[in-house]
Amino acid sequence: MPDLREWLQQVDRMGELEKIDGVDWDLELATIAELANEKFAAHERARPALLFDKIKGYPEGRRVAANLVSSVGRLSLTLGMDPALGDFDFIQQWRRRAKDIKAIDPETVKDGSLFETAIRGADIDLLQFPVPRWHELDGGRYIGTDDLVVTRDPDDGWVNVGTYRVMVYAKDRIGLHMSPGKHGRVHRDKYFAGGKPCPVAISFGHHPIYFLVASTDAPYGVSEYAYAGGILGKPVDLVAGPLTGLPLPADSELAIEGEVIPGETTVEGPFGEWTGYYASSQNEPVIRVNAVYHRRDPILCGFPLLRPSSGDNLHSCLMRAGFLWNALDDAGVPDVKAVWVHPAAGRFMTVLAIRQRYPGHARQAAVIASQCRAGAYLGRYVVVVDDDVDITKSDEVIWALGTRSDPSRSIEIIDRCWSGPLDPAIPREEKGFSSRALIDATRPYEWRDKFPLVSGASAALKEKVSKKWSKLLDERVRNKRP
Ligand SMILES: Cc1cc2nc3c(=O)[nH]c(=O)nc-3n(C[C@H](O)[C@H](O)[C@H](O)COP(=O)(O)O)c2cc1C
Ligand SMILES: [Mn+2]
Repeated sequence: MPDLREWLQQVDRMGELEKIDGVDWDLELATIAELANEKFAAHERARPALLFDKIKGYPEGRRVAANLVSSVGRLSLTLGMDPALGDFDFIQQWRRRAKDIKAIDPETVKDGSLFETAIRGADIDLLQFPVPRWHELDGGRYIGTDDLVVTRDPDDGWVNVGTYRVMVYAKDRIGLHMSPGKHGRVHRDKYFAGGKPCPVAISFGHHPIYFLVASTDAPYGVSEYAYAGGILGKPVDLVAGPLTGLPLPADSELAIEGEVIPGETTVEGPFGEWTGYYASSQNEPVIRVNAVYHRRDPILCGFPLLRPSSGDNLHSCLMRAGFLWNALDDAGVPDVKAVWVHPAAGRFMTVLAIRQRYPGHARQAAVIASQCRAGAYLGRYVVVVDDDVDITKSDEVIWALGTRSDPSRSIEIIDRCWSGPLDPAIPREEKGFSSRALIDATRPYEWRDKFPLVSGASAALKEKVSKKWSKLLDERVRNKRP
């Protein structure tokens, strides 16, 4: 399997890598990452991955890579798929592949490039690496945004890998935010319930396949490392952390081992979150860092965490749409024709297109999409439309919503669902639960055949007329002023 450096070379050959020298780690790096996403829409191939070097105050070679999987081409490359796929084709192919993923246990190798440098005890200083400050109101510098937090279940020993943000408190003290229900949080709480510290290993730079599996929805009890192996069709190579025994990618760029201490807490955050707000900041247990390992000239991976409409969340929207679609299939919901996690709202809005087969079909689909593993956490709206609507176009969805739903008949509310500290619409003291609205914007099943017909020229008529009048229409387009 290629390492991060080879992956970056591949991206460079695709023309999608921008190398930038001389930025400041303090906001400037992050703002370039934000502007790069703003200037190029999520679907444009020109949207680059970024590799920063010669960062202010740091020696050459200590690099930061960001925006790694913010294009469908790079996402496909990482998952071993065709980089030329469009968004919707990506979802279709991904969901078919995701169905057949059989976890392949990782291989543990004796040594890895991660151990080229090992630092213990008083020499540890995480700010020897160019840790960015990402957002103006952040409570500190965040070394972990595109990271792998590795924990082991103290009862049955399975290893979880999750992407959870990590703030630097001091040179050997860091803070970790894991929302309730997240697998790493369940592990930590089990250690704490027994009055024990929770051993943890964290990688901060690695091939993006690891980030994709750690930040999406592998089931509880399944190690994301085995899941990554399943996607790649071969085991990933890991090394065991000498202090904790916890596995890390053998070619990780930079990693730590440490322990989360029960009872020792510090304020974590605020931090600009994927919702587009600073919503969660609270006391979190402190991690004592006992060892740091890195390759020569390590590359720290970063994810800028911008509001969803930036398209920053492209990978999670496209992958989640595939997972949701499969969950609907597994639950026996027939004739789902498309699933779209709306990039402007991220997890907060899922749209389904179905061909209605029986009364209640639309509600069934909506309830399952809102509560299955891929859709349950921090959801808000599920909208179901008929399959004549192109749900990848928000204008079409809004048209269907506006014209085929009637609020008192079409909207179902479910209370007390899985939310969390990041929910910006829930007051601090009430965080934990939130409600869901299931919106059925299909033609009502019982009189769907009498529903007013859709107007506008048919595709065949448009084709016929535009052929005959192509000269006129093309000239207008050519003469269009910018
Ligand atoms: C860039 C990025 C940052 C994230 N940060 C956090 C975080 O700080 N805390 C958290 O609980 N989840 C965070 N998540 C979401 C989790 O990574 C995601 O829910 C994942 O499935 C968690 O792993 P788990 O299912 O093994 O718990 C983040 C996701 C991304 C893409
Ligand atoms: Mn997990």
